[in-house]
Amino acid sequence: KPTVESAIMVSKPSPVILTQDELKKIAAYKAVEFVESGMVLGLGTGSTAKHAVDRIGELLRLGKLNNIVGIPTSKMTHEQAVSVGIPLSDLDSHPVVDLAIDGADEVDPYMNLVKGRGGSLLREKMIEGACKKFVVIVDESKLVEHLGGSGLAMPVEIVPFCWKFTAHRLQLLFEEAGCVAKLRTFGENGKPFVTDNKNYIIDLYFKKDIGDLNAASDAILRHPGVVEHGMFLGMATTVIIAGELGVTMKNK
Ligand code: ABF
Repeated sequence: KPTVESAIMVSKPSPVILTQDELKKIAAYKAVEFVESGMVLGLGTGSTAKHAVDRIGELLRLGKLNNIVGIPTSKMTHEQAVSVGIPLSDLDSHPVVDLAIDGADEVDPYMNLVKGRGGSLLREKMIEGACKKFVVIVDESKLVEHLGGSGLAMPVEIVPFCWKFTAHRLQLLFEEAGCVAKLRTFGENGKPFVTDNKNYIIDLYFKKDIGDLNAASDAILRHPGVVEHGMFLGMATTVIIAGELGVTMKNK
């Protein structure tokens, strides 16, 4: 298990009650303080990471940062980064990424994460896995004791071919944890949600603790229809948490 060596308060509580979006923005801006000119940056996806991408674009326009190359973790972030003027590349051209900044759906006390409720977990895992530093930005609502214990989805990206078979196998795998596997859909007609990589997502819901996370990860990845899952174990190097009591930073 990775150990968290430090958890320091880096800013004081605000005198006014902040919205969840304001907390996300505070965490994002704090993370952008790690960005230096000349860096190759992994650009995250989601409503928290969006603030970081906006801020990087702003600092580029102000001339406070230069020579930045961004690698977006989704088509949506690609479009946003283009719109704010961040020069972009990919892992083929830049296989080593200096720093990635991204949100998460759950963060446990060991800085393990659930990601992918926004649907872009595969590109996120490829890019954030290639990073020297991975800074996770969350508001305090994302903190959990055990991953998958919040009753919310643990996403798994799978190939569309015989998705029911794969979903059934995944559900059986976690039968003891009371797992229910559901195809992610959208719209009134329940069309399958299709990822940037043209795959489907199966959301796993657990009634009980799934136990050893590394064992769960290995078991999921052993299924041939599975492309990747949303547990990011031991990958985060820093977690920045914005809450009513201020901003806290944890480092690995
Ligand atoms: C992405 O955005 C995800 O992996 C995660 O699903 C999500 C977090 O979203 P938000 O910041 O909008 O809460 O990084």
